[in-house]
Amino acid sequence: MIDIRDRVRNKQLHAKIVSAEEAAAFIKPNMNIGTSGFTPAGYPKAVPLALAARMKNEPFTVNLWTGASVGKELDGALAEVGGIKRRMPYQTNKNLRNAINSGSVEYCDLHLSESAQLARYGFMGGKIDVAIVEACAITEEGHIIPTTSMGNTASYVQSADVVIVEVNTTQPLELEGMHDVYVPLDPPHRLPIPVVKAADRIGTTYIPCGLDKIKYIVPCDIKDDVRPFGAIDENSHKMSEHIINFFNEEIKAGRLPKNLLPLQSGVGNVANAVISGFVDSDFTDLEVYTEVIQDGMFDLADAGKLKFASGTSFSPSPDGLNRFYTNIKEYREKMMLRPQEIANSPEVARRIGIIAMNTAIEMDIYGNVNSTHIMGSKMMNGIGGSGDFARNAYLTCFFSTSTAKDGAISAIVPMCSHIDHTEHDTDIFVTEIGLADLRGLSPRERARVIINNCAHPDYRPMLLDYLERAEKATKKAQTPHIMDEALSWHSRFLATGTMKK
Ligand code: 0RQ
Repeated sequence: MIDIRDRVRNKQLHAKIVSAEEAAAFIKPNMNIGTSGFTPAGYPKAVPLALAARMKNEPFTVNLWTGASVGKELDGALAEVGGIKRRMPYQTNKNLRNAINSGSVEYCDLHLSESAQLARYGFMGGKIDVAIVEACAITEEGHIIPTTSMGNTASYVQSADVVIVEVNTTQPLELEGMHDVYVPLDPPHRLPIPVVKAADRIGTTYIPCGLDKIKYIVPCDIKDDVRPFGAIDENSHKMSEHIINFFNEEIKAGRLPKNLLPLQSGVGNVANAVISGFVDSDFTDLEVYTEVIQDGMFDLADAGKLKFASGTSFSPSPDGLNRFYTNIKEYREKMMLRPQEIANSPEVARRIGIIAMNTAIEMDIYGNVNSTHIMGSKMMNGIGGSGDFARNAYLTCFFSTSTAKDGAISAIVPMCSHIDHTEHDTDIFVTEIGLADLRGLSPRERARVIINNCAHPDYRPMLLDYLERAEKATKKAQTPHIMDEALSWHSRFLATGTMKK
């Protein structure tokens, strides 16, 4: 067994160090398990792998609560053996997605800021039975030093009577001090969250736990299963250029300060590419108040353009993770992780005036956005934090290439097949074609700006034709639709493999 005694600073706790198999044997069918982890960062690995091995021989299911998506050793391994009954609040794993879309997993897709509170109140199917948490180290007092994510961990540890800690020796001890742990009180006792700037510290550097709650401590040396980003393509470059030009115009007009406002950017290739584009911009002293800190943020820090980045997880590519670990002493000065209740807090987002930049699956001509469902029915990942920010930001931007699946799908449609963010939440749409500024416009005005600025030329005439006929049919109603036709583009794709006529 790997020696973790130097990381378990209280000698009394050494007696609780056991194998992953021994700890996994504690898990009983139907338990509610809350784990650390937010994106493939900072999630437990050894105990879930041992649990999956056990489930293979004696099949049973558990309910899994995390911060967000987690790596293959947790969602992947448990989904593969059919070990998950209920899952919340977000996922990105292929096996799990298939299980969700074939009815074997009940998936509760939640605003990430709200998920810990819903769990604390018992709405997720009762009380948490056990928290399984990855740690860098355990303090003399039995408090937990988290690793590459904060997520919902502190709240799960607070609510659980039993905590299993995985001490991961691949996580550098320099992570200690990079966390700011603050679990808000529940209503009616909640106080204002005193974050005014991204760098403000309001809590502790450890997760309060104590010696008694810790049931088992398990050594682990498996690294975070981070994934590479795709090469930054031409379309992402164009989207990045459109938004940077727009920000420059806003600065000229006096609507944004020279260093912009605190930036939030979503996960994935497009979001990472957009942030990377800021490296070559004239913006300096940028503040970031976001969920995931990806490679683009390290690029900004290296280019001297980053004042401070606050997030809830480090979710870089494999190269990015190496870069982070190698230069952690420098990044420590400019980066901090908070619980997702604070990183994604709607109250903070509205007050500090965030610029929210997230990716959409599809957008409709009136400004609604679908972030989650393919063709109205199949879950892709989940709403994640996009709703926390979209509704509350100073400026809410959504990005998507104008088409998907080699042009067979238009990302701009007459009516979204599922709506996560309404026309009332969205300000700016960006595709590689251009940018639509929707602020202050009525639905019919919005439709023309979106179609003319963002739609792909192959679909633009079809969209304009729909809009004009819908206006005629409804005598220019507030939001003109032809009910029999509004979702016909999706039906056509499902029947013929393309939205084109
Ligand atoms: O499919 O993987 O089979 O090629 O969707 O699309 O273009 O690679 O974009 O990786 O940025 O993901 C919205 C899913 C975009 C993501 C979404 C297909 C496309 C491809 C992926 P393939 P891209 P991205 C904070 C913010 C919700 C949560 C969120 C997401 C695949 O950004 O999950 O915003 N967002 N969180 O081909 C059918 C369409 C399609 C389509 C794309 N219109 N119809 N398929 N695809 N558009 C972070 C957190 O919350 C943790």
